[in-house]
Amino acid sequence: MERKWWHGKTAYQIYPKSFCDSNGDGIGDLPGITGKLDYLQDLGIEILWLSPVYPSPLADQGYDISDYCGIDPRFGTMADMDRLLAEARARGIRVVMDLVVNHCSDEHPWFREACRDPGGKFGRWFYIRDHRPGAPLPCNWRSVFGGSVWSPLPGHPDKLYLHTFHKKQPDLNWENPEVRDEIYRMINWWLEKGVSGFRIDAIINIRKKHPFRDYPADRADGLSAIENMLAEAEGITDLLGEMADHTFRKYDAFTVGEVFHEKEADLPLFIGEHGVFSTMFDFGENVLGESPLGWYARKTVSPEDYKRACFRSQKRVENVGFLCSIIENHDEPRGVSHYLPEGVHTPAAKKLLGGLNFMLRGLPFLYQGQEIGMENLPCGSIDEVDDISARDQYQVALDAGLTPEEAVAVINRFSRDNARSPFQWDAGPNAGFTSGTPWLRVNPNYTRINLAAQRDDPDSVWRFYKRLIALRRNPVYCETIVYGAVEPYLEEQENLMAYFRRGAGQTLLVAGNFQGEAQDMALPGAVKAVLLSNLEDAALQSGVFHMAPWQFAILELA
Ligand code: TEU
Ligand code: CA
Repeated sequence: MERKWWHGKTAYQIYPKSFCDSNGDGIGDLPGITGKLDYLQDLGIEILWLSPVYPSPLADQGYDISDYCGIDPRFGTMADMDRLLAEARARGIRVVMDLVVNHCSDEHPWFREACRDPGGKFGRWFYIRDHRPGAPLPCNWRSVFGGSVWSPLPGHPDKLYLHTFHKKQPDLNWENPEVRDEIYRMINWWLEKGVSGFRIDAIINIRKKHPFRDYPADRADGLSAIENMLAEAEGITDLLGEMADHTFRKYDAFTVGEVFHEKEADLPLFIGEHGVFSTMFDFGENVLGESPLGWYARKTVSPEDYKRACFRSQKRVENVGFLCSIIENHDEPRGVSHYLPEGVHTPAAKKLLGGLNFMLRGLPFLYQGQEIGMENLPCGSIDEVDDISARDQYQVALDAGLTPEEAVAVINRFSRDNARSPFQWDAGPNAGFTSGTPWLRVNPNYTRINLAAQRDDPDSVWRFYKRLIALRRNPVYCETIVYGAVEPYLEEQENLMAYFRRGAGQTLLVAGNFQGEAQDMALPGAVKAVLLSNLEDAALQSGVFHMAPWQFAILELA
């Protein structure tokens, strides 16, 4: 396999609005990020992904872009961006932007122009259809944030436009070569500027199945999830290949695709040696328990489910390429709240989850706050919720007959606000995030869970992550950790998640006791060294590892 500059690194996602506010307006910003680069460098981070900072009405927190080549004044200026890029580079950190091109904002000049003259050039940049009031919709697809994908085109009661997400996010028509050319031009402009690549948003959605038609309804609303259409759309990799040829490949850029439910046959085309992306996220664990009915019908994830999903993903790509390992991101609940059993929020358990995920083969992406074990943000009522997806799912739950209390409980489990609360820097006012009023409330647990406290504590979750990252960079072990094969060990032993990482002449055994009771793990051979453990001692006696509750360790075998 060809070696790439990004293979051995550890990546970190920043949600700029909630990371660090430098000017007291309650909104995190670019100077705030620049001010924390020393922190990130010290942690061992070498790739930074910034969620969108482009001008935006923030209807979907920046995933609705009104100018692809600018910076939203709330996040700073282009000069701030240039400074961030330069300062990051000086610290050996590459910056990756968020590429959101399935849709733009309804406030983007392109869409404004399409509304002004739907028959003109920009009318063909979107999906616009004629519609007589009262007539059936062009098709019954449900938008990701609820309701039909079709909304009336502003100023034109006889026309509809398509949005697979919110109505303020009209889909761009990727079948139109003019649209594609303009997007490629914009991508190259950023690459010329010095960004090292992109995380590519909702990219599977750009290829629709034509002609548009109804799919079987999957809820009482008579609509059909967009995934049902996407499953039939063909030729996505042709489109992506063209994009890669015109942009990324010319710059050796790093790209990570946000891809859900990909087809098995497409994997090599996505992340193989000559794939269109460098890598893509492993969402195999994140989608566990999902239901087409909505969040209220989601099942909880057991340790066994988690283990099997991880191993399944590893198996799928072992001869193809690399995935990115995550336990959370800005769309997901906090990993420690989601994957650990209810009420189990001990530092040991958090380290176990982090360690098991981090040591898989692939590029580890930490999400801001994960390194200190940040937890879900509880809300008392729907009025406190910002996330448009959670607001929709609250209504879906009520429509399904849940009481408001039950619906709030559902939101508390899955709301995207969970991961979007401000970073907990210290125990001071607003957790040190802002001197003003934070745009989203700070998790009340910040006096207990914050970076300042964990930096001084040799046993903290933060210290543990720092050691994990250092181990990945350690020249003695990095070959095995980055490129070594993953081989499950004692896969059938319940609530034990263990796997070998096999390198040339070196074998590591990564093992976690994924439960609140002790259990024994038979050792496959002599242990040369304990490279990392989440508890003080690792009881290794005569061929057996007596694992304490939630014990995690990385062993080097003789
Ligand atoms: O998310 C895309 C997306 O497809 C998810 O909402 C997905 O449908 C769901 O998690 C499937 O389980 C991206 C961004 O990450 C998100 O923040 C944006 O809201 C969305 O695109 C629209 O740009
Ligand atoms: Ca600010």
